[in-house]
Amino acid sequence: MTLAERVATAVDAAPIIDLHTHLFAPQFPALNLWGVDELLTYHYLVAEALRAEPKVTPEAFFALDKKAQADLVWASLFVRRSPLSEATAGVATVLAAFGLDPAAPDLREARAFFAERRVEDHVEDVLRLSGVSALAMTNDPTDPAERAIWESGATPDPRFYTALRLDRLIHASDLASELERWIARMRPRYLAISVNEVSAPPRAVLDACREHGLPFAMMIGVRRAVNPRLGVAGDGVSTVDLIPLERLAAENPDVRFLVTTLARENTHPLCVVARKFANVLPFGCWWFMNNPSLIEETTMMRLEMLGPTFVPQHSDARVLDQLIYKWRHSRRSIASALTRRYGAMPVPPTDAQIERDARALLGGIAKDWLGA
Ligand code: FIX
Ligand code: ZN
Repeated sequence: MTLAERVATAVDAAPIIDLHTHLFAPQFPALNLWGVDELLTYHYLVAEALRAEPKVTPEAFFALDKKAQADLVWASLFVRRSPLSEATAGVATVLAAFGLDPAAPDLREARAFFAERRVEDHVEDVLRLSGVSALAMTNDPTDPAERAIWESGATPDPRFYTALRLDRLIHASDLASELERWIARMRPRYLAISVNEVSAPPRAVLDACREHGLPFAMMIGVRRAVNPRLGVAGDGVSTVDLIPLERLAAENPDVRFLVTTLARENTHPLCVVARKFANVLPFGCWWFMNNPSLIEETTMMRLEMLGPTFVPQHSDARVLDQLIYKWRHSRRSIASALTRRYGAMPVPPTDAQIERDARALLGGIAKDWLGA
């Protein structure tokens, strides 16, 4: 076997812990999204279809029911054009993984296939096909639908870790007691927030992290509602000053920070911050960074600057089936970056070394940080 083949084999076999998704355990039935209509109405594809079909206004698109939206996206991005973007290529990968035709003229065959699946079997099959052993949800107790399920006493499948999302909860008037209440109820693996710019979080958040030994995840650089007509597809990006992150890490050496940045230009400064502060863990290639070329480039840079002490990728999946493509595609880019770095070593690595590194990068480091 060539070095590239040995690395690909080890990366394919390593169990994944997916540090950030928007998926829900089957115990949250109304929130657990799967199937071809959900795949095609993913907001990444909505943005691409509305761009390809300028005569369809966002308002007209969102007025359609889900099936009609999916039909429109399919006709626009898969029938009249080739699925060359990463989001469309991902749908093609998922359909092919289930033996469905990614070049079909319509969605009849795919809909019939998913209609026959039992959700319990589907969850098992998707986790197996994607190689994911555990994943973190995004749990927001201010969402009425989610909150109701927690309050009914639901306990998620243990492979679905909870992560307490603070984007909205942070505005609670009694934040400290809201945090205590939801940490006790959800038992999260970490607290998380997405931000445009970095600033110190309220004291109560850092206190809760310290008290419960939980990392604080910061997803940095999103500009919400740049085009509000597109709904969740309308968010943008900006480059961000990471000096406040250095201060936060320096002033709170007993708090661990999981950090991902949205702008390509922030990838390098984040590596530098992580070199200075062991309590900062760069993770994932978030959203607009989740493209094969950028994952390979980012993983190379992180390997060169940090060695295997970071988490190269998270899926950000919103639809269960996306785990298949997000991880198949990411594994290829990660394997390719690793092969190039091993190729630079004067003595070729052993299979045991490659396996150790692949297991650490795909799951081991996340497991250590989440105390799994
Ligand atoms: O804030 C987030 O967690 C983002 O990932 C989402 O808001 C975003 O819509 C998304 O799905 C990106 O992949
Ligand atoms: Zn996300």
